[in-house]
Amino acid sequence: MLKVYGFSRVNSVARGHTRDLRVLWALEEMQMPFELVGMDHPAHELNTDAYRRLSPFEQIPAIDDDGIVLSESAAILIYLAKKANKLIPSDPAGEAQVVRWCLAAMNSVELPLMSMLFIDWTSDSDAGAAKPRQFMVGWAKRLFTGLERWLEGREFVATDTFTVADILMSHVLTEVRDERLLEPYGNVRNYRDRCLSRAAWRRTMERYLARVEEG
Ligand SMILES: N[C@@H](CCC(=O)N[C@@H](CS)C(=O)NCC(=O)O)C(=O)O
Repeated sequence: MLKVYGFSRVNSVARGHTRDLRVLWALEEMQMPFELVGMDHPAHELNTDAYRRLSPFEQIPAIDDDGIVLSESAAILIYLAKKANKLIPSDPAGEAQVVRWCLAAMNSVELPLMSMLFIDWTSDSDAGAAKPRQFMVGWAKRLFTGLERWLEGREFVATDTFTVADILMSHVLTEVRDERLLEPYGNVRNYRDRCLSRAAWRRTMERYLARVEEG
């Protein structure tokens, strides 16, 4: 049976934003059965030799699918999609587009958004944060401008239908904590909202919030 390692307890800032949600959303879309292993972050359940064998960086999510062990949300989603033959096209050209946009979400768009959060969390003063923050805002705007153009006339980011790339990209866009940043990018906002209005996402989030404790 597929085992998914997700949070059972996590700090209040991260609760509702954690990357296990990407895996849980994909599984809900695919209607694939799994066993959830809940991990308590404040109790250091990720910092054990046993868990490090699944996830070298001691992070969530990870999966163990009858001995196939993976960490990294994008790798997990691509693996599950190919296994289920859902949320990814089976032709090489379509699959390449999905991989391309999974990497764009993880490697390009997520980077400035997470950096902004890290700057805000770690800076001693507003003045100290101003310059690096401004740089990251500029970087994010450049990516949003490109994404805005790309999404013109498109419903989904990689292909004509919803794929795992849309789970990753729309979830990454939830890392925008100040909605004013997305104000000029109507296509990006509509795309994000279209993905997040899916019934599978709403069910995933409801169950997560009922289960995952704040700690
Ligand atoms: N690149 C990884 C990042 C995983 C990650 O940052 N996980 C966070 C939760 S969303 C985590 O486990 N943080 C706990 C820690 O680093 O101690 C992925 O996409 O799966």
